[in-house]
Parts: sequence; C-alpha cells; structure tokens
Amino acid sequence: MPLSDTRRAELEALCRKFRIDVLTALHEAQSGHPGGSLSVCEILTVIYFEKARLDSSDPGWADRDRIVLSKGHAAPMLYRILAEKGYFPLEEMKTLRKIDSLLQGHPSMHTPGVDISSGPLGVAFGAAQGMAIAKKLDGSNARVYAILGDGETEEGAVWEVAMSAVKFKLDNLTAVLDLNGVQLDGKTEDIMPLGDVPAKWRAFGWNVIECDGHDVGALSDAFDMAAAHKNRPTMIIAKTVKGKGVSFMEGNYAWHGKAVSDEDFTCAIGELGGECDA
Ligand SMILES: Cc1ncc(C[n+]2csc(CCOP(=O)(O)OP(=O)(O)O)c2C)c(N)n1
Repeated sequence: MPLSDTRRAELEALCRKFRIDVLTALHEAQSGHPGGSLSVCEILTVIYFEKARLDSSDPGWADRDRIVLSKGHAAPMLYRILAEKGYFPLEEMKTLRKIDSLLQGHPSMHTPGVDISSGPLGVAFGAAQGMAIAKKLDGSNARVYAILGDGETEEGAVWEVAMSAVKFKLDNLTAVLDLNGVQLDGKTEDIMPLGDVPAKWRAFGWNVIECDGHDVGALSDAFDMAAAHKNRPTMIIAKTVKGKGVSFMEGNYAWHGKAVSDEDFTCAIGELGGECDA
C-alpha cells in the first residue's frame, strides 16, 4: 500500500534526525564513513520502520526478517536506526569505533540486532543468500533484505550470488543496490565501469525495480513490489547521492572515509537543520 502523506513525513523526519546524529557520532569518533552512511539513510529507514518484521525485545526471534548491510562501512547509520528501534540505548552512539565498544567500525554479530558481521565487500551478500535458502528450507515466510554498494558490486563474489539466487528461486530475497556512482577513491565509472546496471541484473534473471533511493514513498512501493514477485529474487536499484544532505559531501569521494573536523561539522549540522556546539 502506498505510504500516506503523514507516514511519509514521519519517515522523512526520522531521516533528518538520523543524519544529524550519525554525523555527530562520526565527529565524536574522528574516523569512519560519512558518505556511504548518508547515502543509505532512506533505504535502511524504510526497511526497518516500514517493512521488516522484527522484535527488538527478542533479537534472536527465529522467524524474524533478516537484514544484511553488505556495505558494512555504512554501519553508523545502521547503529542509529537500531538504537531508535530499541536494540540498545542511544547513548551507545557516543562510543562508536572506540575499543571494546558495542559499536565497532563495521557491523559485528556481537551487536544486538546485527544478523551478520560485514565489512569485506561482497561477502555478506552470500550470507544473505544462505539465510534466504535456510528460510525456504524451514518453510518460513520471513524475508531477507541485503543492501549493497555499487562499488561493492566490483567484487566477483557478488556475481556468484547473482547467478545462484536465481537458480534457487529466492523470491524471499530483496536486495537493494545503493547506486551513488562513487566508491572509495573515485567514481565507479572511472575505477570499474558498471555499464548498464539494470540490464546486467535482468540478464542474470533478477526481477529489477528502479527507484529514487532518497524517496521514502518510492522505496516503500519498490519493497512491496519485490515482496509480491514470485519465483525470482528482486534487485531494487536505488539511485542515491553519496553524502546526501550535506552539500560539500555530496558526490565527493573525499568524504567516503574521513574524520569530520569541528568546522565541517558545524557547517554540516547547520545544513541539516540541527544544532551543535562544536
Ligand atoms: C573486499 C574489500 N575490498 C576493499 C574494501 C575497502 N573498501 C571499503 S568501502 C569501499 C568502497 C565501497 O564503495 P560502495 O560499495 O559504492 O559504497 P558507498 O559508495 O555506498 O559507500 C572499499 C573499496 C573492503 N571493505 N572490502
């Protein structure tokens, strides 16, 4: 069902808050990945607050949906969302990337709400496929969501899943490609051109849906279409902007992984409409 205007506004307000809080945590940590975290904000927000069947009071509930952040470096956005869902106190965000923190630089299964550790690109997508196969074998109707970066799809392991998820008819697997055109130190087009991305996934046999990855309504519709599609896995190709929401970070690979200075933090928070005392 399409999102109501009220619900859309609620999700957009959450995203504004999450962007501010993630940059605050990254500023505090003085390391981490702003660009990819801001890029994936709406995608994760719609999955966690609109689609996924979860119970934060019982993170190990066997029949829960599984969410795999395969582009693990965007962990700060995942953590902020998990805190909002109640998996751990928001205060934990202050410990991001510190030794012995619950919130390491990349997702770890030690963190409540994290279904699989990730960080080495391409690997967790295979784990998501395994989860989807297991759910089928169990006769469960739980779904598996996997979120990949476009740079990540330069990894060969991604294309093994592209082939085998079709063979296993994994219609319980919804993957999302956070297509922002930028990776670690340049544009994907310059480093390893991806060509016609939708055509590639279609050629492998996937149900492909294209949408604006910052439009919560379009994302919500795309997830519904994916869930309704039978016999094939779905790849939602979500067009995004790396660093979305902060003008000097948008589309700029320099902000892939970089400490946020006091000055940049003040500017960024100002643009996002928040307050800071840096
Ligand atoms: C196997 C592997 N190789 C290299 C890296 C280093 N690395 C971390 S993020 C990144 C770029 C990722 O780009 P993309 O998937 O497009 O993510 P986004 O732009 O959404 O942040 C690279 C090369 C890694 N984490 N894993």
